[in-house]
Amino acid sequence: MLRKYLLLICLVFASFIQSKAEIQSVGNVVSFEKKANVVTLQTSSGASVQVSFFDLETVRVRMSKSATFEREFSYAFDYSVERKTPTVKVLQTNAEIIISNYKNAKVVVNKNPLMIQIFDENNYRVNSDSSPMAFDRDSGEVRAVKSRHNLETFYGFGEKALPFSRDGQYITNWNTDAYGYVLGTDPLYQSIPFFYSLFEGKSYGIFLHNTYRTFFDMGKSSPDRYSFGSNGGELDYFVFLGSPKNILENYANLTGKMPLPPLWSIGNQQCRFSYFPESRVREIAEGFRSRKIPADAIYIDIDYMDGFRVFIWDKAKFPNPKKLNEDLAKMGFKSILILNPAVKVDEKFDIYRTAKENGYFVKRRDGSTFEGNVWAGKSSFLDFTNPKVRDWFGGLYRQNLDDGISGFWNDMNEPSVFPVWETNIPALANSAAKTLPVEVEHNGDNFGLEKPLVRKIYGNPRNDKQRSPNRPKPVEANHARFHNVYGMQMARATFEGLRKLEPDKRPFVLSRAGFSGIQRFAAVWTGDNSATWDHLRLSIPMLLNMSVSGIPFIGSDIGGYSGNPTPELYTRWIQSHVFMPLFRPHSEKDAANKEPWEFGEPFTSINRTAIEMRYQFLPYLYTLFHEQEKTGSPIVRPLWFEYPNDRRTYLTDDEYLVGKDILVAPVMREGERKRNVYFPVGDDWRDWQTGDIYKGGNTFLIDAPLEKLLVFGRVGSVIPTQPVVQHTGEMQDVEITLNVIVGIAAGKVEVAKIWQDRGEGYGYKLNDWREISTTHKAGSLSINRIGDYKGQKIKFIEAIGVGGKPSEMRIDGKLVENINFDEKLKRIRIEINEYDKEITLRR
Ligand code: MIG
Repeated sequence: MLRKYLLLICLVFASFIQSKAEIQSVGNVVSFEKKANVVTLQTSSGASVQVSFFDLETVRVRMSKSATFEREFSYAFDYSVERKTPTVKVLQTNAEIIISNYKNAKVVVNKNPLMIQIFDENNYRVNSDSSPMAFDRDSGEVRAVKSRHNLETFYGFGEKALPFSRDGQYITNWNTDAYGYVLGTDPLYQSIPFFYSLFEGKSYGIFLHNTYRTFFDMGKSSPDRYSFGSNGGELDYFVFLGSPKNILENYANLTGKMPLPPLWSIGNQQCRFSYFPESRVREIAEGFRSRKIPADAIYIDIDYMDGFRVFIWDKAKFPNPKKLNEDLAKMGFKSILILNPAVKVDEKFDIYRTAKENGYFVKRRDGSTFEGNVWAGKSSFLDFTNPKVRDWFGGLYRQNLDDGISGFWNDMNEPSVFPVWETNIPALANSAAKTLPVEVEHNGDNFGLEKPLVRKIYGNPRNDKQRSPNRPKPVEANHARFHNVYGMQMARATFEGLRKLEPDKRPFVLSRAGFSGIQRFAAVWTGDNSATWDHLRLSIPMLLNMSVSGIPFIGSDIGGYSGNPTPELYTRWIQSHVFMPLFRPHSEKDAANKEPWEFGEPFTSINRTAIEMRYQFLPYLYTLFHEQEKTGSPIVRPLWFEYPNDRRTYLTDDEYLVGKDILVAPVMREGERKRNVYFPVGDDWRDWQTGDIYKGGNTFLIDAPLEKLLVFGRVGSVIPTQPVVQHTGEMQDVEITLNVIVGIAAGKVEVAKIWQDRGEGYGYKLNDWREISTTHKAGSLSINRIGDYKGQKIKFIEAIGVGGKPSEMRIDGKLVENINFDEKLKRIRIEINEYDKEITLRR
């Protein structure tokens, strides 16, 4: 026994010792050629470099350690988007090769040594190498080193428990089950090697397209440069030009957008580890309805399983899942079931046998199936990089759908392997041994075989003619290469399986692990946080950085996963997440009950009010989800994303925007009853409840008693809300209020949109939708409706922040008799008819 541990500890240490081999510079350019708008340069080191424009605002640089490149294959790219490499012009001088597109953005390659500078169409130097790219053929390392301005700040990198702005930090990407993480723990569950640079209002983004363990030294070793690279594969990175919005749009165009989820999934989702037996599930659902706290979904965590056999119900705890789900459905509840990637080694277990017989598990080099310890004890791990495994696994959800399960949760998919067989040794809890060994083998989508590699999602395999069959095969299809995409491929198997099984429904999938592109398949959450104020404060910068990293459907475990929150902490957490895309209170097995009514009054009422508020804003949130699917724009946004020219937004990590019209400033300190709120330069804001105005460019100390979440509407915007409903199934029966935030400047025009569809299915891709757009100018609001879908009607107009009752209001020319004016709340309210078009107002 002891020997086993010693061996393990040695292995762990061995993996920390860096290979001593010298890292080598890419050297000088010896020749180059342009082919199909890609410029390939051969160098004196024997390495080669490719430069191209991926689109007009995106430069792609690749470096291979040899004279040839791997055939292009990517789990990150969204292959459903048709692309063409833009035309480039190549010019050569003695010292340089200049590659430009027709908009005049250009890459200047210095020849001796090979160094790269990138200029935007205004000839502004966006980014430049500070030393040549480098590589090490023995260790596999590849690396780029870039110059950094003193004040250049960085954001992004997805899920990181690190300070909001990433400058001066060292970052590693290696998906890790990080139970008990705190500020500074790195890496966590997901790997998104994509970041933004912001400097004096100028911005660019870089995506390192490499699935190995990647590292980023963002000015930590030296403030005037930063570097990034990986310990295997090619150096392959994209540089996105333009504003933060542009950058994200192009990144989302490359790695994909999140498909519109079912409406119910943006309601309140109640979770804990675990609700069982089924009577407890019923009791929880009943608990929400009897207390009139809105909710849409309830989770069924791992204790439903029979001996932790994935997919298999323990009939003693859940004798009749179908009946349970039917009853839940009658109450307006959906259920969400958890699944793990490891399968219990058990010859009597069908799923195990089938997988074993078909070779669906990851194998060691000697061909034996890998076995590791997880919840079910000795288990093997499905190889989700095998398209056959994904198809088969996706099909297993049939039974669950028949049982009436609506959503699916993919957990432990880093994948997590408990470090040792017999027990969990704390010292090893964060060791490299927490996952599969790097040498286990994967299929990698038939990597290296001359078969169609990429399937169009839900369609037939795409004909892959344009890929050259003469390119060399990649050397390794092992876990070192595919570790970081393992979880994402499990989520993909789930998503694509559900799409096939129920073509008329939108899947809801929640995944813990992810890589760039995970948004095409799943929502994600920030893993096992703790019930502390520190964790609450950390959740906002974490989620905002994830959101701008192309992952829109996100939330943290409300209330904290491990430990027990004080009533106040729980309430503030609920409030802070009212506008988060994913709203999910959760709790660890040993922790006390954390349902929103568990803390007594006044907390129950305050928690109810907060959750009600989320439901009131669902028409606005849902519209943002839809907008995201079209353009990739994030649902929640850091202030700098909308106001990159306002440097004071760069460090604002405790407020966030929802779309561009709502600003939220949650209280995240114990005992705090007022807080400072910074309003960005360029817009003014009104307190949603009081109508008080706050001028942009200033910080105000604002009262925030326990029962109040500070929410502000942008002056000029028009924001839809609805009355409280108990679940999204009731939305059809209620009508919409348009909230006009008063004070628009003369001459200014604000256009806003509301998206309406059935909230389920794909009719909205045809003609089953309606878009209501509003045009707001000083003194007038016009409403325009397009589309056939009979969605929620607009019933009321409310103006927030009104000084006095207007002398006159008209609807389509007709005088309004009934103007309801609330002096205290500074609001007026009028009722309109479904097809009224133009509302005018005179002071
Ligand atoms: O080893 O399924 O992060 O949300 O409740 C723990 C039980 C496994 C970890 C997840 C957590 C979930 C728990 N899971």
